[in-house]
Amino acid sequence: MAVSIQSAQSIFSNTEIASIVPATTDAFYKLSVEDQLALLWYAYTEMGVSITAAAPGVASMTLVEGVLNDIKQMSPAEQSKTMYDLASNADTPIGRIYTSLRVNTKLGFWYELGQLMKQGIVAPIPAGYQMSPEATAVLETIKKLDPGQQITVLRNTVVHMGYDPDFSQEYGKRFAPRSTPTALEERVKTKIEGISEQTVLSYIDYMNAFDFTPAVGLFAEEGALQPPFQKPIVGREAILNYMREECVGLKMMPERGVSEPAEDGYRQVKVTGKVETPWFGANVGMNIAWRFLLDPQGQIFFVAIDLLASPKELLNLIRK
Ligand code: EQ3
Repeated sequence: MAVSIQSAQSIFSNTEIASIVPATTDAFYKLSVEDQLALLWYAYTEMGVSITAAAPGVASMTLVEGVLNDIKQMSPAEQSKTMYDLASNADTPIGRIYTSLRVNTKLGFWYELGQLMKQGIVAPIPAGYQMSPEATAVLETIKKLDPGQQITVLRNTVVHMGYDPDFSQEYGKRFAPRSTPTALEERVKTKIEGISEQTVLSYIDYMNAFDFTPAVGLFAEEGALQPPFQKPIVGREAILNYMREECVGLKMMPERGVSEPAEDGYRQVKVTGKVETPWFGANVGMNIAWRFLLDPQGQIFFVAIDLLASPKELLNLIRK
């Protein structure tokens, strides 16, 4: 059978991913919008890990300062309505601005709103609001997730708010601004126990330096990157846009891996380790696997990034 992106998706198929995350996200979307907003508030305030003060710096907040100022001027009822409209994907001017923002800016926007809610400048969730039993059950599930899984649920819900007229999730069609890579002298070379493939080591080094153009140069022309719980993003241009949009500020800390020949001269490599986001820093290390399929020229034909079901999966390097 010829190697294809579809066949590549099943390399190291015994990797246990945190499927509780998409299941919880689906349950969340079945709730009423009021319940969704209240649940996020309780989850956010009770999660036990807080956003690091430095993080909003990655969010280019100048783009939303105007919107935040407008919201501050509104009456409490209008403020609540604005949040309701965002969460229910209503077609409003703020909903359209929100959709055009980068992921980090969307997170920064809600972070600021959360601060303003705490300070009483933006309408809080009404005191004594009673969530439905379904919402309470989703919140209890979220509380039991490990911190890396909790912040993934939180992030997913925020990313899908706002109004998108064409629901275009295609990164190839969206413009994402460049970021400044880390200076050469400040970069650190990655070592991964069990791995000597230069392509894999360079991938991590470039990603940690936010140097996305050479990172994408490691991919085959029609290579693919599959983020956690998503479909593969195919082709260098689309991957580059995705990286510019989603990967600024991430810290990748691979620990160990295995590498073995695959069919037709390809090579499959699995690496496990931690990833930190700028939002939670070292407080939350997400347990991650990278499953690479390298083509005979050593280029990345496919890489899947998985959020692992539990820390013990970090040691699951069985060759399958
Ligand atoms: C105000 C409040 C609380 C209540 C209101 O009612 C509603 C809302 C929405 C509220 C506010 C919520 C807030 C402030 C939420 C903030 C959430 C944040 C900051 C979440 C951040 C999460 C970040 C995550 C999960 C990042 C994960 C990144 C990963 C796994 C990266 C993986 C990758 C690797 C390793 C690669 O090699 C390639 C790229 C890729 C990105 C896939």
